[in-house]
Amino acid sequence: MRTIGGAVRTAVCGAVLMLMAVPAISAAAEPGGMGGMQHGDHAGMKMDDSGKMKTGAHDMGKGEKIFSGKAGPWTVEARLIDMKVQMEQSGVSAKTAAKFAGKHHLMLFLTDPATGKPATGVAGKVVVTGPDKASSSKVTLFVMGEHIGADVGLPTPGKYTFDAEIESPGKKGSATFSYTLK
Ligand SMILES: [Cu+2]
Repeated sequence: MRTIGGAVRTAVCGAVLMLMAVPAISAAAEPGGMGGMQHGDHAGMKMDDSGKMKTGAHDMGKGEKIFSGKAGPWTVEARLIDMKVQMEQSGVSAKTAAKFAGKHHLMLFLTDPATGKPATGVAGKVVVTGPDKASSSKVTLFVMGEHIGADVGLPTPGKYTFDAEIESPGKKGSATFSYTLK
């Protein structure tokens, strides 16, 4: 990961990082670049040692803040990145960026209120309920540098509710927040 150039480092999320690493390796053989690849899912991320995610690929300043509050013993800030916008800003072709339409990256930054430091050893799950209330999906949050996160699909405009359950050894917390996609 460290050998990949600056463009990759501008990617905010691990998913994008994983994604861009693949065509960088196979670019010579496949002039179409990113055309044939699948969106990096978290199965791929899971295989990767999470330690590799701590190479500065994550930019805490990015995305839209959608929640700030408490989750059990932690202070939590939730941010959401529109991956299509992110990809457009990273300079990929419009065609490639279009593949990310509707995909968002949810990031939860958990801190210990006593020290102000990022919480360690946390993991969690989020249930995302869509605007029609009938559809919901559960995603697993993985450690990605200083946040835990997951890619979530927000396919249609409307209000989405996120029910997050966070755990670390001996601690537990939950937070519920919502986001209205325009
Ligand atoms: Cu991430």
